[in-house]
Amino acid sequence: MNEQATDDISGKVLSMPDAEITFYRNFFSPQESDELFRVLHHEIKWRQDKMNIYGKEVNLPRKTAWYGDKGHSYSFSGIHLEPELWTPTLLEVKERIEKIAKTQFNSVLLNLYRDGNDGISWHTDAEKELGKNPVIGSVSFGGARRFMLRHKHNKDLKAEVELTHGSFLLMAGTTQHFWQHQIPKTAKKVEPRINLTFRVILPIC
Ligand SMILES: O=C(O)CCC(=O)C(=O)O
Ligand SMILES: [Mn+2]
Repeated sequence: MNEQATDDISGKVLSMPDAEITFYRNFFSPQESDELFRVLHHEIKWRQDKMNIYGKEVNLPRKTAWYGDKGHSYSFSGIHLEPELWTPTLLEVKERIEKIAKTQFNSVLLNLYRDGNDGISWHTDAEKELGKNPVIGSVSFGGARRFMLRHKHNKDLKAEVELTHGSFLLMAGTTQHFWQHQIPKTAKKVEPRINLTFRVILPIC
């Protein structure tokens, strides 16, 4: 399956069951995207977090950062994060996508994939802090990478989108209940890539 079906403004709605995904390939112009990559690469406080695999601490295969409104903390892969406060550049990107997403995001998780050895393995963005049907706004700058999706209950259902420089992918509805996603590592030569996934963190009672 590929991104096709109905056009919505300049976005493509992916025709996938149990999902609401729209892809805007050239959401930011190439010039804006070059500048946003440069600024974010330089000014974000990138961290090297670790994960626990069979009792061993290993580096995550990417650098990460977490920015957002004060007072929203978040747990991700066993890591507890307090957000850094928004930079003007992050706010600019956030405001651009909020118009289309019709959602006010209060946090962003950033990933820096230095080369093809960096990736993120199969998962859903279904942490309890994100609520029942999370809206996730994913913006990419830098080298294009494959974004793969697979249905959790039907192994024949798969999809793939190339997340290009300046693209915006919006996931909503029941997507996170039914579909996992990953950015696979690759032996191909790929340029560094920055991905921003904007999220709404709910207060946990
Ligand atoms: O880099 C991407 O496009 C995906 C990142 C992702 O899935 C995540 O941070 O949860
Ligand atoms: Mn994810």
